[in-house]
Amino acid sequence: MPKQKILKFPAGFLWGVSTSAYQIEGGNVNDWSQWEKLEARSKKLSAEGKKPADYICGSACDSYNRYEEDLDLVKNLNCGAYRLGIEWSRIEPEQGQWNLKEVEHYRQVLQAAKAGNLKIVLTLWHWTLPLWLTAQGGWANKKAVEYFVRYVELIAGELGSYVDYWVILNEPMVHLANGYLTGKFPPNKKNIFQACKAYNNLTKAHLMGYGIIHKKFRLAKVGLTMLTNYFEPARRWCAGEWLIAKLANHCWNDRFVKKLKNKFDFLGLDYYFHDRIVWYPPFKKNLNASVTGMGWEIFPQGIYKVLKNYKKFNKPLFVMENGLADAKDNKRAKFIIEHLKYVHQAIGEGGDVQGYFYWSLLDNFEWADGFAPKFGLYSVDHKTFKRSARPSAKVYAEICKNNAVEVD
Ligand code: IFM
Repeated sequence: MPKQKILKFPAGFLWGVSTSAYQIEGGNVNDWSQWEKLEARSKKLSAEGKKPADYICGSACDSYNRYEEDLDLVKNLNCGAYRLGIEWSRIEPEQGQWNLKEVEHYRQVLQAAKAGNLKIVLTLWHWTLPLWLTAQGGWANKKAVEYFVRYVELIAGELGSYVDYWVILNEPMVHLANGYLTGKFPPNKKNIFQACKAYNNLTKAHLMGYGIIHKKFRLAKVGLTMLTNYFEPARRWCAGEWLIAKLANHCWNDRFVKKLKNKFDFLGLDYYFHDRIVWYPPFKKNLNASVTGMGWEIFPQGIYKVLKNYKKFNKPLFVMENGLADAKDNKRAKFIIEHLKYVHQAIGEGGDVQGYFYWSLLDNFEWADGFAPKFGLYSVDHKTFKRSARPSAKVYAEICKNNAVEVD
């Protein structure tokens, strides 16, 4: 029997799970739902041998109606916190017209979470936009900042008292890269000028949103999440590879955060990726000894590296997302344990890491990849919406209960 070691986490460490509104709620009408149904997209998917219906979010996990059941699942995991999102297009389906019934819906959800003694991490923007704003150019239009700020003000006023941690923007760099450079996500552009405009507007939206929330709640904890990637030179002695890795780290992980001029109270890191950088195209060559259902290399040490990298910002850090697509659930438990081992190491070396959130509670709608990737601790039958715990859910629940992880 290999020797087991128990790694204890600091008292008060926050254990949680993350979700986003669009990926689980169902019934949303926004830029994504519009794009998913385009004829050209369906044709492309069919030509690739895929079923277009599997790439339409539709009812998602029906969490809009089943939020109480979902909160029970979070509690069954012994989590002390739940990260969930608000869907802007529900709140403001027409420009300037608030749908107060939907505000009320979210109030019920947040009240139920509070009644369950859960700390709430609330995401205000997780990539989707109301159609009226999409028609005006989305984040590339400078007016988007003013519109977003109005929405933040409404949510802060109506729902702010329930929120423990605010995530104003989720992974802005992913929206910028996939929405404006590769064209893989709405608004499906390949336009560097628009990407730059959207970049600036997103930073302004964060800064103004930060001010508004703090004006209402002086002690609020307001931050954002960044999809952090650990870039390492394939050969340390190769100056070219070293330089590209440095530059990639600056552009992808650091620059947006630096633009926020210290106006954030914590940083949320979402960690999934590691890239071994080579100096020739396509500039990365991973070993891929073990990969997830998305084909992403499993590289637990990387979480330690990205946490170390963000230590320079001198703010509390939270792993707001970490997880994998694993339909058979034969890698998930080990994946979580291995990543936590490195989170623990970062804490041991003085990193102010205050929480870990697994992505995701449920098998949800994985954006352009549709329903095939299974990220959930709970599987979801997308016809009956029945949730079933995967074996790894038990492992994570033990970790959360003990505030500790057992490693080899
Ligand atoms: O599903 C996404 C989530 O919406 C944002 N972070 C990465 C996850 C996995 O791709």
